Amino acid sequence: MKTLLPTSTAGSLPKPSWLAEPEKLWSPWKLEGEELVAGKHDALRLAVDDQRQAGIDIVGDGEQTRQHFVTTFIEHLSGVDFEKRETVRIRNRYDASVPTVVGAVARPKPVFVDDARYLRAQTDQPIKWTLPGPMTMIDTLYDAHYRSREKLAWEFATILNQEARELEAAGVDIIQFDEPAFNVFFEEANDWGIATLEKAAQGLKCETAVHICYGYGIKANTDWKKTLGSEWRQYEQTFPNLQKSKIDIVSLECHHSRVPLDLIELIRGKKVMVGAIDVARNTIETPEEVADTLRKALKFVDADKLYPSTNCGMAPLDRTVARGKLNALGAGARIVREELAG
Ligand code: MET
Repeated sequence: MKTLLPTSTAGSLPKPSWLAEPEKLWSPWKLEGEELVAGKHDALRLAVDDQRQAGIDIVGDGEQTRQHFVTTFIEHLSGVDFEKRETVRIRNRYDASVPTVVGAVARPKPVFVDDARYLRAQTDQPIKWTLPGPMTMIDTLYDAHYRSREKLAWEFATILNQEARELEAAGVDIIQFDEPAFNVFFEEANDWGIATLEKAAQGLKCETAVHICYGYGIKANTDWKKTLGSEWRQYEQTFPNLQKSKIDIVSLECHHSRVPLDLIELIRGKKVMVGAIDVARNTIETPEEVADTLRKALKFVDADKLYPSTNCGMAPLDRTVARGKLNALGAGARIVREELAG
């Protein structure tokens, strides 16, 4: 990356209210058929434009073509029955009605590859595409077939790798796997979670990232965070093995979180997407606040490896608020870039 401190988001941006109900996760679409296809693409272009106006360097699709960062991918796979739903506790934290794995899972056709091509056609900037990670996928399902979290994760890793290779061929520069489950199931993450993630990324020539956070700004997550005490040391559990992994970039939550920033030392050598935007509150950060978080992170990550970002996705936020936060991210990074240059 030529630009110093290249900015990007964790992925999702709010959708326009004509496309889906605002400020809601798993928000149902308001259009159907051909109109829905065209509407998703229009929304993607608006998301690109918001990022352009904010001076975001690595552009994403704002996840405008998916309802949810995990569910939509799974919807395209065979072996999963969406009519057969079970309520399970996800991320060990909140109950959600999820589909059931009823047979061998497979990807009959590409999921996001056309959308990624569409994004590629909108901009000459580097583009990043997000996919769920294997471990977060199995945690958002009821498995009545494999009856083994690990077995199912390996199956998903194979499927994700097929998708990732095609995304790379479509011109994606960075493929990011979302693994918030790594911040909850440490033992599994170290036993096979990181290994399945590497399998998902196997053979890719483009850059790869893993996003690990404390979740969207929804009540279940803010309530959980209240129970985590004064220091959030979850990253300490997985960073040593991630440091040894082949993944290029680690995306983490920093701003307003109780994560001790010196934990970033544990992934020395990796590029770090530093979350400098809090997605759990509506107050828009000032550029100076963003700059301050970046300056603090610079003690633990070399400037050429620091990628300013958001703590998590902004899908459930008000659209004006999200736009304000994007602008603050762009402006905050510019402040620190000038300091480093000067
Ligand atoms: N890529 C996802 C997003 O930005 C990450 C979600 S992790 C809870 O919405």
